[in-house]
Amino acid sequence: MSVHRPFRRLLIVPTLTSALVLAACSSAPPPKPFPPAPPPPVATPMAREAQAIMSSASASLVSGKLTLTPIAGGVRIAGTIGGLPASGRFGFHVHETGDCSAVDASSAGGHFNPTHQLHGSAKIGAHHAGDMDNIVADVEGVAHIETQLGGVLLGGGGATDIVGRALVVHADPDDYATQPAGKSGPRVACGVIKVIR
Ligand SMILES: [Cu+2]
Repeated sequence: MSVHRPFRRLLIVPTLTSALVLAACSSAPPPKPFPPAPPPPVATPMAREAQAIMSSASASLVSGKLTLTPIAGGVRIAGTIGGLPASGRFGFHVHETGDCSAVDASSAGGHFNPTHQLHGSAKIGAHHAGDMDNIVADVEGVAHIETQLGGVLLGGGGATDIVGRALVVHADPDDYATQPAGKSGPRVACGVIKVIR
């Protein structure tokens, strides 16, 4: 009797396995291979403060420093730009590429425009996300900037994140109408928006 027991066990095991395989096959169609996963979004932390050191471009004498902080619905940009022609008005935008290395700052690319709008006034109708009001220099050629840019974020890595992009000051005022950049002339200062905390 005892001789037969091992054979019984050997027979039971394959029988159970076959039953499970058959049950799995009959209850559902064969599983389809998963589609390739989309690349994960490159999320970055939200910044509490960022800075743009504005260096001269196009052989200007314009430079300065701007501080960026998140506010409800946008980003506050404040600071001082000096070396401007006295009492002038000058185009001022966020540009899409955080690269100010070209002598004319053309490396900063066009206006930051993630929503594919026409250029315009930040206050009226359609405009680029990076469009802002002209900055105004005092009699000593210094612009004291205190502005709010709506509809953008400081950090996060999303489409409207302005970290790693560039702030640009132009030689002429932005007319808020001419495409694609408001006829604001050469780029006289450029600074990359960098998180400091
Ligand atoms: Cu610009």
